[in-house]
Amino acid sequence: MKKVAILGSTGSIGTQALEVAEKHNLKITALSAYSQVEKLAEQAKKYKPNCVCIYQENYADKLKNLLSGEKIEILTGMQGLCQIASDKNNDILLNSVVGMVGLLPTLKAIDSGIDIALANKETLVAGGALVMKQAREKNVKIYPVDSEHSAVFQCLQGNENNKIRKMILTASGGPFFGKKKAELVNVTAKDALKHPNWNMGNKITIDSATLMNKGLEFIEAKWLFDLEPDQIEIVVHRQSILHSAVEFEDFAVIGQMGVPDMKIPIQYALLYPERKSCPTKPLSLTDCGILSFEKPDYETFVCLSSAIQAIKTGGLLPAIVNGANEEAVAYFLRDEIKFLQIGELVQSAMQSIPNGEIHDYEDILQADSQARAFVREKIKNDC
Ligand code: MN3
Repeated sequence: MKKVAILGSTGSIGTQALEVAEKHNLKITALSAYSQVEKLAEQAKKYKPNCVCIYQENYADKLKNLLSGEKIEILTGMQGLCQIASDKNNDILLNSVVGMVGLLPTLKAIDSGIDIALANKETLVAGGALVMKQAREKNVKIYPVDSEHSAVFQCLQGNENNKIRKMILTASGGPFFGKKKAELVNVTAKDALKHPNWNMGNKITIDSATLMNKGLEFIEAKWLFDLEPDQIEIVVHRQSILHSAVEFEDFAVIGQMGVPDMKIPIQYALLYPERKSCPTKPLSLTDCGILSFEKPDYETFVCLSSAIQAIKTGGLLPAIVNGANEEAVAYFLRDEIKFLQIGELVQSAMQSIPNGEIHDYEDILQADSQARAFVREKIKNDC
């Protein structure tokens, strides 16, 4: 029985991963949540992991109460995440926490030689150079969970020795596709969070609205598949049926299609290389109708152009962009800044914070906190 530890189990990826794990009898060894203590306790009672971790330590007592009587070790904070990530008894770690918090656990898992199903974008955006180098040294496999990168990974099966000429990274375009800056001045967090969802997935939903999400995925793609930025083309595809594609030297393009359901890429990462029935529905192309492909609007969605510029320049700049964005999105979610300010803050952080080389984790962490501090200061001074 494959042993899986899940960081970020109460989030959207985490809950869908549990559904996949249940269907295929995978053994869940560990679960973690940021602050959703009740949901975490519920999952723990159902899946009986060896340990659970609540990131926000002030919820630890509540978690202990909720799980009294269960034989489950209770961990907290970054230390807890890292303990789970380094546990050599696991076959695979699913890292689906949101934000920079995910980077250190990824590095710990690599250090322990544990393969990773990676859904945490910031891991590769901020720390790509370091993460990929260490993964190669330790011969650790990183299986992409994000649908676009999973698509490319699937297209490459059987093509390990063939050079990629170009990667076609598809983007849904987000809720504001087709709009210009003037129309976006007064959009609120509520508009951007168009799905009346749970209280989660907010960060990524805003990133989808600004297209920063695609910018982050662009950077991830560069690291995962060892590409030059010029080899990656972003194509807006509103229907989200083609999840991305690869063009080879002979101009043959191989793409991966399916219904837009994250359970397919999650399952591929967890069961690789096996393909089994997935708890979703099959794709009917005739029901899809017309599939469209368009160029993104880089002038309106400056987060996208900033992220691409950052990885072209390299060094710490992607970490600066990521940190500034995370901080700005948090302000936007509290209705404390306007939508277009997210991109403006990212751009000024890029221009103001000195770039440098990445030598170790500390460098990344420092660039990240500099970017966040810059955003906080700028908002304070501009008000
Ligand atoms: Mn994606």
